[in-house]
Amino acid sequence: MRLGFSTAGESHGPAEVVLVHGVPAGLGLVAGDINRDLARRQKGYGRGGRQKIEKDEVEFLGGVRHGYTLGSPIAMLIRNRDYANWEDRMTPHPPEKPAKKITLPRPGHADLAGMQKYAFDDLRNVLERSSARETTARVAAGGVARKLLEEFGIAINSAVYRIGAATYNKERAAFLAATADESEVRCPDEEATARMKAEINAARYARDALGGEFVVVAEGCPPGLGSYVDWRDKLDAKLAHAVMSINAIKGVEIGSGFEVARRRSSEVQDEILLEGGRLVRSSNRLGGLEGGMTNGETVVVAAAMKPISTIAKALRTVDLSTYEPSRAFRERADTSAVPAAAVIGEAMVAIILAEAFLEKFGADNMTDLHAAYDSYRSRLRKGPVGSETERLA
Ligand code: EPS
Repeated sequence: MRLGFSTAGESHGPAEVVLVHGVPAGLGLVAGDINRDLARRQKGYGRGGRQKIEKDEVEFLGGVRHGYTLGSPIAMLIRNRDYANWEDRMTPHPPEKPAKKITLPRPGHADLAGMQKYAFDDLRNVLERSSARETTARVAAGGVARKLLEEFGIAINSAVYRIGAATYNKERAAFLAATADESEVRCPDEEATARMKAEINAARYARDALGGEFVVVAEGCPPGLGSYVDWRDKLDAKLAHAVMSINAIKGVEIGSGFEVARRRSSEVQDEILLEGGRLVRSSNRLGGLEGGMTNGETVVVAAAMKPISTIAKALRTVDLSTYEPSRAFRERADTSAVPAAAVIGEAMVAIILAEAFLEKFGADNMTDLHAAYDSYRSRLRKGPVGSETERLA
């Protein structure tokens, strides 16, 4: 079965759940592999009170035995500690007394269209699932994909290069992404980190929220993941879909992104050069993707996140129980979650790359997967484009 995953769970319900299918047997996997990324997702200057309550940790319910995957679906559960405070409002059982309905949809959230679509008269039924809490389950799935990719020397990192008006150089952020964990806002520069934190403080003071931009980089991908032969297999399109699906993302760029539209072709393409018998590129403006395939360069995907729509400075709305003008529902929220979104971006990129990797080298166990990968490497080494492959050796 193709690699894929599904999540279930409401933000203040008992747990977040994820089922990952299509993972080969024999991949070493322990809770620590997943918990590391779950903890990274919880960090970030500008988070609200919820992260003080939660301590996300995975429980394996299926698919893993004695530290190795079995090839069967991997079921993982992350408990919501906050459920203890919400049980009366979130119990799956018919409640003893009806919960108060929320009827003041927040502009920018899924609230209004969600109520219209699913015929709800209480927007809690929408916000619980549309909440970014769900992304903890995605990060768990991404942790499995990351572990698989690491076996083949593929490393995924991320960095933040904008929070509100505070910016850092995007290319430099991508280059230094491996060190971004050291920054409270995932920006690999002390001075820019301080400016971003000041920006968050100002927004919090103004009872507002901020978006930003982040970049995800995947180093060590072999050429030829994805394909040009069918629109469904184009890897850049799959990456865009996956990253755009993260809550509050409004734009995705590959490589230099929208900048390519402003430049001449000779300033955009990455020229092919020979260096000591190896095929190398003069630059990586196209973000490691040409014709919907990886080209062996670092894969670079960036995204723009809009500000969180739950803000203390409540915006205008209409009370759906009375049809009177009103102010939007307010709930505890983050001032900025851009650093967390970058970690979620890593997870989504990992899943898409692992899916493409398994599609190319497809095997149901790690031994055969290594054999298929090694055979591809040696074919490239011998073939007409052989010199390219020294990098993969
Ligand atoms: C969120 C609202 C906040 C965030 C939440 C996403 O939750 P609460 O309403 O419980 O304060 O903290 O994010 C998470 C819980 C998380 O783990 O990322 C929202 O409305 O999207």
